[in-house]
Amino acid sequence: MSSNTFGKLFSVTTFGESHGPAIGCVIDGCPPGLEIAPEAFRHDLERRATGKSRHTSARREKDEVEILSGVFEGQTTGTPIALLIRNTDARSKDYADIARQFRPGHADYAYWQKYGIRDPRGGGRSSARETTVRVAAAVIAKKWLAQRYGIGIRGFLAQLGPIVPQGFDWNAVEGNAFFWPCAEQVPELEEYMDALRKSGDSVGARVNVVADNVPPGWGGPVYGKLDGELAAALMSINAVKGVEIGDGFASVVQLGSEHRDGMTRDGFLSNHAGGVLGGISTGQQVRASIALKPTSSLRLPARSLDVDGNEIEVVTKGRHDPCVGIRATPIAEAMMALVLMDLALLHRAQCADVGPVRPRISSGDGLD
Ligand code: EPS
Repeated sequence: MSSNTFGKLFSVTTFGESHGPAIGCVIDGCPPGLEIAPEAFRHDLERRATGKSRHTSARREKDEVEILSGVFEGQTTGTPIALLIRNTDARSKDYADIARQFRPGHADYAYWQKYGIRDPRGGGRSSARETTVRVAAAVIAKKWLAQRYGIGIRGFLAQLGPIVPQGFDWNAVEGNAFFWPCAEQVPELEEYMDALRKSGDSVGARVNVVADNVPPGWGGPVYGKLDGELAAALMSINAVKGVEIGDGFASVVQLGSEHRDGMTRDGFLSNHAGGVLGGISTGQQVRASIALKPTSSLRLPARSLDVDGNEIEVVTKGRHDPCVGIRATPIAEAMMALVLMDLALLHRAQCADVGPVRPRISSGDGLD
């Protein structure tokens, strides 16, 4: 009940701080017999890591995953899987000056109010460093979902500050440091980020994430809705301030005749719902979008208080992300995977004897 565990049947408990000796997680409820090698984690952890381009924090972590339990001879055993990642490049002296100060817009004030004590080094537990182990846990979920159902989960950066994609190609996304779907715009993004970094400021972003081949029927009404679980999962990512499912807030100005997704023998005619109706998957592509705020660790001075209540001017030193959204795509994918994995197991537990139910409408994705 201390909010460090996510999921019911596929549950992930994470632990660790940004500048502690290690971060890690315990995954309980993973089905047995899934092949998983330590190298399996590398790809997604590298996609999420800092220090890969000048546009993210310069901290360089090895992010080597040690599997401590739950895997025997390369296969999951059904028992808890413990993963450990050692922190190897923390530079705690960067935080000495702000150890007793609050950064406006940062979690450190709220943590202080809650616990009366905090680990200020690298943001402690509130650091985006914690997302590393979510991504590691989701490698297992992604693999199981892909093998069992052919589910593919992928995301992209859908807006960086004021810049929106001028074209869309999934093949472009993994080819640049931004997860941007329009290769021609990458120089524009680089120029924007270089100027931003020079100015000492930060900016927000939007990340979209989709899951293909999710079977219909996943998600439990009314308090375990797929969209509800997704919203909670995505909102739990550091810096996320908004979550949309399907058309999300654009639905406000739509008419019902526009928003509804027509159904034909050949498939759905559109996907405004984002693959979820009544909190249950429809078999269409599951679509979510998140808004990430601009990060608060800035070298630009700001008015604030110290822990004794004195008015101060706070300045943050160190290696920070001017746009944390740039690294958020694999994290959003991870949270989507953890939700779907949990709901898959829950659906199997209750409804394995149901169906197949007719008619089954094909997703029709790509039609809208
Ligand atoms: C972070 C601040 C920086 C980032 C860190 C997230 O930490 P530090 O000051 O220790 O370099 O580098 O990100 C990671 C280390 C990571 O692996 O994501 C923050 O305040 O959230």
